[in-house]
Amino acid sequence: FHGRHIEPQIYAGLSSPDGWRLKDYEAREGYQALRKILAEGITPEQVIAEMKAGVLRGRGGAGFPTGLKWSFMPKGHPGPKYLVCNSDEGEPGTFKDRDILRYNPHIVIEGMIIAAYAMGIGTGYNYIHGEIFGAYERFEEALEEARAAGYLGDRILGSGFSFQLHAFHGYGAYICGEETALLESLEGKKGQPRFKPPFPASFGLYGKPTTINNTETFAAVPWIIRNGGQKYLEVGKPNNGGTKIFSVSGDVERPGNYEIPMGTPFAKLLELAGGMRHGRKLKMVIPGGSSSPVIPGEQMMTVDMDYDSIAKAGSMLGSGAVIVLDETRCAVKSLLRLSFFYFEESCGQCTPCREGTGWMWRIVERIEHGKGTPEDLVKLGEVADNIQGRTICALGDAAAMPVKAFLKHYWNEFEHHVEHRRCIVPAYV
Ligand code: L3W
Ligand code: SF4
Repeated sequence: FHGRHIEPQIYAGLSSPDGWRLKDYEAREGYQALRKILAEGITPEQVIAEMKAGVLRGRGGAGFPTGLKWSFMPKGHPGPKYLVCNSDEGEPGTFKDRDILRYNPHIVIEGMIIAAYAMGIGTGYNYIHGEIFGAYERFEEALEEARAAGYLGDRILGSGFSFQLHAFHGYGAYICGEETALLESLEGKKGQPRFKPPFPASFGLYGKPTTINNTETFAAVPWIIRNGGQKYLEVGKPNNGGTKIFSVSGDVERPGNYEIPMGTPFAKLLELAGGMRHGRKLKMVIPGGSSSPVIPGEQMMTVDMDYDSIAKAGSMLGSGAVIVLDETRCAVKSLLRLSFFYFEESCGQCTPCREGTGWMWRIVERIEHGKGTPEDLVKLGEVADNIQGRTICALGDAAAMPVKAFLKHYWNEFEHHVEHRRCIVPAYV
């Protein structure tokens, strides 16, 4: 934990029920970053340079460096360019973006205005997941406040810079969180992923250059501009700047969102979440949302919570959804739940994903219910291998990776289910 106490950057000062309102946000240095840029004449290039120095890595799952992404946008483009916030939070285990929108919407608005300034963009949209309620209405209200105060709209704060921002309530499909499916959905079409490349920076919304970042990513921007990229980087770990919000769920005493510096040991995060529920033993952790490979508990207790450390441990930090499972959890049943999710959420566009996700789910269901065969065990791994790397979007990989990781670490449990037609884990008491 670097022996330091670090104040939260996104959740800072959010104790009052009115914390989401403009006047409360302004009391927490809100819109100071935007004012600083406009008053001091900081150029778009300088803003992007600060973002690069801070190494803010995309908080939606891929961890792509934000400053680099912003620099991909074509300069001097004659037609429209768009900015999109991906608030289509749907990854099982993830529940951070909805809370940012409910309790601190202006921090996202300010981050988006600064991003638009840096990339010379005139119009933006925030795509909010259709099955999350309250967040869209709250964001709309915050937009009204920002417009009325002159932070948003034509000639922002009397400058020559204008930016129009709108909220969009999505459709509640997991696949609409994939950036190109989101764009299709925003255009009013069926939300199905496009081939990449071309990336949205060259062919995005309505075919125009577009930058898409996650809600938490935009929320980190004002702090970086107020305090400088170098300071942001120092809060975290090399190549992993700043704080990160972790959604901790499962068998812990206090599930919830925790904002901590990048690189904080998992053991410390577990302690913050109140430790294991009922004092039970930690069995396994899914460290970055359902798509990220499971890590056995013992190993996880030695791992730090940042992109590079989790990757070294064989998984992904993803969106920061930490699912903690104790000794009473069966690996087969846990995988069954995940496999059903991907089967149900596949958009059906490519054969390996459409057919493979259902195939994997049916095999795991047979094994779970004592009807699996030794051939099923082999076939399950083979189907996963044949999906990975052969699909249009990351959902195929996301469905295959958990299967491979559960088989790798808990093969004995799968084998026990097949041989003895029941679970190795003692009954839950
Ligand atoms: C221009 C290039 N742009 C990359 C851009 C690209 C995108 C970003 C990252 O996956 C992950 C996935 C899920 N020129 C570029 C370029 N870009 N190269 O950079 O791109 P990519 O393709 O690495 O990732 P992605 O498709 O955005 C996202 C994982 O996240 N995931 C899902 C989480 C779901 C949520 C949620 O519900 N909130 O977060 C969880 O782990 O598996 O690996 O913008 O355009 N040369
Ligand atoms: Fe659709 Fe799955 Fe193909 Fe992604 S991988 S485009 S979700 S069928």
